[in-house]
Amino acid sequence: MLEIESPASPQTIDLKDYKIPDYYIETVDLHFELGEKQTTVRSRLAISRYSEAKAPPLVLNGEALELLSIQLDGQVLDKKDYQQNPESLTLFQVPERFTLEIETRIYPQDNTTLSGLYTSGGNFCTQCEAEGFRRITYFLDRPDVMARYTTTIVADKKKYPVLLSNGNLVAQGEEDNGHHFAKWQDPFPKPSYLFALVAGDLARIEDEFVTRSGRKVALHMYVQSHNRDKREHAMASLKRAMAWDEQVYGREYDLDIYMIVAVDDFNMGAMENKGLNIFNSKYVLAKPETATDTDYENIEGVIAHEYFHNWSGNRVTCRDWFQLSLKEGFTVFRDQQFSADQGSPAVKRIQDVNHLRTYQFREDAGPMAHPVRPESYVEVNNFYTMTVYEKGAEIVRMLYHLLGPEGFRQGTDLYFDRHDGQAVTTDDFVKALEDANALDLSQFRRWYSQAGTPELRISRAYDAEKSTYTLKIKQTCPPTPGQPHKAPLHIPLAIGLLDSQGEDLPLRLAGETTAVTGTRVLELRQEEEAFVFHDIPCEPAPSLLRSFSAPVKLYLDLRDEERYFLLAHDKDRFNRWEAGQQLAVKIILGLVKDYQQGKPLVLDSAFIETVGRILESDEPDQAFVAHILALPSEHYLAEFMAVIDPDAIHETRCFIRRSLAKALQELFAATYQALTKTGAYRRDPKEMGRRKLRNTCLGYLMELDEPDIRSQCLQQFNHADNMTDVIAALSRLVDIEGPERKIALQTFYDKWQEDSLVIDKWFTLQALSRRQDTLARVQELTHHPAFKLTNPNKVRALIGAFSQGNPARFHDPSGKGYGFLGDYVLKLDPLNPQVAARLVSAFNPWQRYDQNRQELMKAQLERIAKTPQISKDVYEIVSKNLA
Ligand code: B3K
Ligand code: ZN
Repeated sequence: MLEIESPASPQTIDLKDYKIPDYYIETVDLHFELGEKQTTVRSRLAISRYSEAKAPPLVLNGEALELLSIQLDGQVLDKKDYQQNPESLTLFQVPERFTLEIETRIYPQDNTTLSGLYTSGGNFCTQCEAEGFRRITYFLDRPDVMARYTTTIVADKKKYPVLLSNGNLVAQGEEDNGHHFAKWQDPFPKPSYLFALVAGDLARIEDEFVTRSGRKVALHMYVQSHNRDKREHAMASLKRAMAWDEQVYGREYDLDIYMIVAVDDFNMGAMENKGLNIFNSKYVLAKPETATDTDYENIEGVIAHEYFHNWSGNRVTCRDWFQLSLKEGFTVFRDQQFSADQGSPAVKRIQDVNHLRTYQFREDAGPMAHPVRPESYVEVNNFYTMTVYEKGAEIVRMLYHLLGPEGFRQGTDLYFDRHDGQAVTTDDFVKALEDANALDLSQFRRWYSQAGTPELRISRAYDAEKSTYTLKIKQTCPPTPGQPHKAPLHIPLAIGLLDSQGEDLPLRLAGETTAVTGTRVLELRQEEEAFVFHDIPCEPAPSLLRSFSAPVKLYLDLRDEERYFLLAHDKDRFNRWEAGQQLAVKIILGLVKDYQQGKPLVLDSAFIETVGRILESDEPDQAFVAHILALPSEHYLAEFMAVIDPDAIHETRCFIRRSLAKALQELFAATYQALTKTGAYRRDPKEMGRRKLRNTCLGYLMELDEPDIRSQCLQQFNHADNMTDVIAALSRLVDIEGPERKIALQTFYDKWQEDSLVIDKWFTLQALSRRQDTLARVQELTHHPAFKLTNPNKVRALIGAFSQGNPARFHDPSGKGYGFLGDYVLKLDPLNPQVAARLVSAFNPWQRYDQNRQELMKAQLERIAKTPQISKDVYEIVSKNLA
């Protein structure tokens, strides 16, 4: 057994130190002998020097490797020719071109980090992004070293009938002693992070896609055989994504085979390895009985995301990890567009913005704030963040708004064309868009380098005599770690002005001859500027930042009646929803103050009436209605408080839900009844919307905690033919004191105990319960036989859900929740530092809370920081928190 190496002293990597590699690797020949106890890896690398410096040493990355032998051009190297340390192998003298053969031994069965080669459910699989390949063999493990790979896998045929790697299968056969082999060749040069290998006993499902140029692509999906019946949706999503990328971006798939493998133990959602995607089974497996509508949507989104990476990521890749958003921001934008096209664009935008404003804005305002193109990192895996992904996608979306669909497409065509087969930067991306459109995006580039959420303060003035309407806009951006001063950004602000009938007024700016009807995009560039609109016949209602055209905070002193008006009439459906959210935020924050001052809480009757009207409306997009009826989350509300008071937010929000339920009980009940399903289960946008709205009604009704409603809820739980309705009912039952809770939880467990993904839901619902005893229950569940600390899905389902999704209970003023999290960060860190670092991030906003909570959270951070042998993943988060 290999000794666990001592952690290297955490070093910061800086963007400004980037240097092109001294050596390149042209071809890689890998030979794996997979074994139950150990695996040997032989690699043959064709290396050539690039550097102009005389002959710099060759420094290969390597971690947790046992070096068995090295040969240079066929000569066995002597110990004095190289130096080995826990993270690298240095060859002092090498010729200009040479072949290096290295043999290493690794122990995938003991690899709990789930980075490199490891086993999951008895099968072998890999995860190499960002720096996992160096845990397989010594290599120049950096994305700008792109090579052609050939991979031979040898393993016991009975235990591992399926042997997969990137590219095309070029040979296979039997060996003696019951082993067999497969040889794969990938014609496309790729960085090591896209390497993949899978070996195991898996069921294959086949399909086919014919590309627009008429090439046939075999689609193979591998799952454990008991999951055979859950793969249809993923396969159908893949085919839709392939067709969509051809239509919308002109991108065709390039290999003859596309494989997806589902594994249960995975650090994140999925991985876009060339031709061989490896997925967390959560984002592949679905059937109506086990997966909710949200699961279905997530699967479709992640399948598409990984597929889209084939161009935005694989064919054109990142020069270094500071450029991560080059592929992630762009690919998230692409998957968001795709999903919007599959259903309701407004609902998709609402979901994405909700997510961004709740989690990315919070990140941007905390100790981990960093630009979309970070300047430095200690552990790159900590930079797969909301900022790099989601804010990165918003940057691409803004470019889309600025260039328009056609200009944007011309830009991406040029980008793919110009950089195919290269490892490039975010700047290269912007440059291609700029060149294709003859446009100056120099100020826009600041979005990549400047952290923090910009704030727009807008005032308006109507001049009836001159029929002009003026918007004065001031932009600022708060200081973030290392960036005290900010420069103004180039911001697309989509707007409309509504007349008293709710119609969009034609908009003509000073100096223009013709007016534009409908939404128009203002381009902000100055710290302060004014836009004057002419021929405005009456004071309009301003609908600003339509469809959230930029990731900013908007401050505009709208009157309540204006918000009610926009909620009812805005042509921009996102802004209709937003007007409702703003009203709710304002009302809740007002009541939070009352709560803090011990005043009785009273809910505004205009708000109640409006909710009633929305319930009665004949809006056909029922998912949209459900989103309007949903109050802002506790996390989002917290963003508006100088000192976050999780109890006040929780109690107030519950009070409002209860008050609405009381006042509108009949209406909620009638809507619930009216939306009862007719006919068989279907999963289309209409049916999904119906379920969502109906379950929203059930949720409100359950606030009343009446026996009749409880039994109605239990009835839905017992008789629903799909997981969406089951979970909707169970998520309400877990909050209550009555006997229904226990019965339902037990029934659910008994029914689904064999289905690991469904049991994750069972853990999560209990972790999210409002009940006072939730922490005790969560602690108890960590000892449940179905809970495994080595399985990231389980950790996220229980500990992640509790600490990141249940603010009222996690932030218990006793600090018990914090102590629990601290314990588990320390337990998990030696096993899986990446997931431990995600867990500890729940403390990031600690300075936003009251003195007592701050001290308690800080004590946990200090305790973790003081622990010897802590990983650099956790170290980086904790030290930035304490800085
Ligand atoms: N590129 C991977 C994420 C890798 C995370 C490494 N810690 C999945 C994705 O974004 O598509
Ligand atoms: Zn991605």
